[in-house]
Amino acid sequence: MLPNTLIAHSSVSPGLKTIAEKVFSGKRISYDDGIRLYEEGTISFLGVLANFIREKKHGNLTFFNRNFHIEPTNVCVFSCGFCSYSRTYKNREDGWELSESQMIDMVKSYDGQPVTEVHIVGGVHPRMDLAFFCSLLRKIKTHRKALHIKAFTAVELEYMFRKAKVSVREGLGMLKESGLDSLPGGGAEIFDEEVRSKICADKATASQWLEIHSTAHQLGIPSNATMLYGHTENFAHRVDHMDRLRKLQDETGGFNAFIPLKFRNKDNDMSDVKEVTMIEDLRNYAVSRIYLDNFPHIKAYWPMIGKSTAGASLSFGVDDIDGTIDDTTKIYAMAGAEDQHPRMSTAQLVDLIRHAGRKPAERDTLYNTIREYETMEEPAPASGQ
Ligand code: V47
Ligand code: SF4
Repeated sequence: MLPNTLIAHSSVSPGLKTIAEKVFSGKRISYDDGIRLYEEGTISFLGVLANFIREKKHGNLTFFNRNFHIEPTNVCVFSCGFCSYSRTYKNREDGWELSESQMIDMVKSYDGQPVTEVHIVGGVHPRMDLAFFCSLLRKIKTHRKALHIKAFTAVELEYMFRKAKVSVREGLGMLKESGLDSLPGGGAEIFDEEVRSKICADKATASQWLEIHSTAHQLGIPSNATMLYGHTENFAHRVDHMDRLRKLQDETGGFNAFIPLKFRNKDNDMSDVKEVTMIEDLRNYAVSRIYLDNFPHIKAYWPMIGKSTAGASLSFGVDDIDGTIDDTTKIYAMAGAEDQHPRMSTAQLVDLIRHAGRKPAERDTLYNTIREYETMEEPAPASGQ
């Protein structure tokens, strides 16, 4: 049965049917529609709509890439309530600070392996400044020119540029010249000023985050966007967050992927806040896919959400499950994600995607397809290949 016939025969409210008609005829939904979807949409209703859009954009393909993370430090001048990872500058006994040569050694340890991207993100350390990172990027590119460098959240950048007394445009220009290829989507959290003042009062504001991404896009640096959900925000805050991103994307077209990040509550100042259910995770992926009609990709970040939910999300609007992260990120393990050593070989990623009935496609950071895996029978390549 076609999705619109399916909805026509279901017992959903007239308001939801109108939204379904918009979606099936390729029209944009409004802010109020977004709220209604969160408030009234059942998981099955949202799944049908989100899957329709997902398959219209990408058919059966699900993208992944081969990347590794460098987290230069977990020492941070800020104090976000949800963060389990950071250590303050004064209290940094169990913090880490990698030197430039340690980070270059990490890059070298992937020599000969077909990774296409390094993702660099960490705490905001007062002594790791713009000059330090320009030098690091240059050395990475000198060693491996083709490795795509996706680095620094807008929060790290805002602090780096302020300390160096350069404008956003100048700072991004310097980093681009040193080898920066794209920006990750972190630091966005929830844009609403009131929620932000409660969960991450002292770091880059929503308008600073948006300005940095807007300027990056103008300079030809693409980026991603995240949303930290499932803590103290309400549905209106989530729709407002996506609305600000949708507007910026209309102007610049520079975003590749939207990545909803589920709040995890272990060992942080918000441990009393209960985590949301897997049903809410899937509903949230679906509303994101429906609302952000101008975002090419919706990503489920499996080290945070877990492998099972990541697999299920592929029927709820998600078309990308990030990369083969070789146990190189600590952010989620420290915040209570089930998988304390998030490692998946290419073969396991391919299996996960196939098991969900989708066709795996390895991509580079900019979503150029490197290889599609044609049939279920085709043997997946061995780990690390
Ligand atoms: O901004 C921190 C989040 C983000 C917690 O662009 C938490 O491809 C949940 O942005 N529970 C950093 N989330 C990571 C990030 C990212 C990850 C994967 C891919 C990409 C990409 C970007 O991690 C932070 C914050 O929102 N975070 N603590 C926590 N307790
Ligand atoms: Fe620092 Fe980022 Fe943690 Fe906030 S989320 S305390 S900015 S490392």
